[in-house]
Amino acid sequence: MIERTFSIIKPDAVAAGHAGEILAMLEAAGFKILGLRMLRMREEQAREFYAVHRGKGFYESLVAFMTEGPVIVLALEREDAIVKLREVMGATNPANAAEGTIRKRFAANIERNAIHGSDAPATAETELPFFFPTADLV
Ligand code: 3AN
Repeated sequence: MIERTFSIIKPDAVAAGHAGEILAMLEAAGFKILGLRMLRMREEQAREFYAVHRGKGFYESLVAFMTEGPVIVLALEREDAIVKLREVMGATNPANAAEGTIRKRFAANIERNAIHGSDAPATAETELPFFFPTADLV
């Protein structure tokens, strides 16, 4: 089934100049880029985006990281996009990420891990409109 999913090239990867290579890996994996924007997340935006992690030990640090510099938000489309994006990203902890994945290649650690991807259809449905008005997606 053709699906849409949401992704963020995180501040570590943008600052390191890896955005282009990550976009190339996504395109090579068959994703169509429907929407793309560079922005700096505001603190309250990051808090809301990661509200599911509120109360966890890494929450404050995660909010600080996600707001430390510009990110690139992406609306992506592909057959089985949600599962396939998670495959191309690799495991949350790059120590466990498979060879050839984005996190294996570019992530420094479990927090500074280069890329975000929606983890389920319901998540994609709430995350996409967080940054892309539906009408803007081509
Ligand atoms: P994923 O990004 O693989 O879906 P989540 O949703 O569990 O992983 O976590 C969201 C983000 O929170 C991760 N991308 C990472 O930046 C950070 N994170 C997750 N677990 C930890 C942890 N144990 N310590 C520090 N940061 C974490």
